Amino acid sequence: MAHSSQLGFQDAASPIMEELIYFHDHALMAVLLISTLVLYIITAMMTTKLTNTGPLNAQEVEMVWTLMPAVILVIIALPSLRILYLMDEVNSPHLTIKAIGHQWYWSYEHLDHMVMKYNSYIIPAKDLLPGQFRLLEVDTRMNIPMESSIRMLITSVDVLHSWAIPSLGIKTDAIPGRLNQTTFTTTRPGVFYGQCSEICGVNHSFMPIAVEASRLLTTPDQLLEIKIDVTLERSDQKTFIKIHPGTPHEQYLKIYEKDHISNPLQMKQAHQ
Ligand SMILES: [Cu+2]
Repeated sequence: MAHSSQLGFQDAASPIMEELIYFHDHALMAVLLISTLVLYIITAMMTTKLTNTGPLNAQEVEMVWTLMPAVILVIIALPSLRILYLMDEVNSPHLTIKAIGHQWYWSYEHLDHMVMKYNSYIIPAKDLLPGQFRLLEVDTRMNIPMESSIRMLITSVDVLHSWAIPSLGIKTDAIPGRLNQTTFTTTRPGVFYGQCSEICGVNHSFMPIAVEASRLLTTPDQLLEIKIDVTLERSDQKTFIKIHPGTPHEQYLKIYEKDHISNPLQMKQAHQ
């Protein structure tokens, strides 16, 4: 996450963000070279009396200073396009999660195996526990397995919102009546914070996003020890997990892991 007086990006937690940081440095290098040259020419012109009325034809130099900017633009544009298409790529994701923007909170729906729905509200500053981050921590984090391809479907039910996590390199608008798709893969376990990035009303600043990436449990023995404090509800042949308000976060995580353990196929995919 970001820290005070930070100048650069947050540490990348996904391959796409790594690419974006490389591209940022690459573009900045071009900017630096151009500004140095321009600054040098300005200084040279201001400090010398270099007036030359002689040459009326200078085809060679004109050719060079016309083509050079074009070449520089191509050098910047090509890697930019490459990342643009990489970000758009969806390769058979392991999980699909729907994020829905509301005024002013996010709700999530896990759409594989069994449908699991929950809301994710900010924790008010007065209720924060030591170690929790003000304006960033939520009551229910979105839990995902690390190193797995996750497809996010992002929409809104009221106004425009934007689901953004800087360290994962994601910023996708949540638009009512439209389902936007994006994918990401975390390279490490951890909690990644983001905020709504579309001015959406008075509490725009108070609808943070917290994604927790964790390692999946690997042995079924561990699974047997897990006791879950949730209600299973059936409707239309789909099982809903209703998480009681105040269910400790660790417990929720275990539900998630259990969901995956019970699907050997999914486990196999996740570890490939
Ligand atoms: Cu919003």
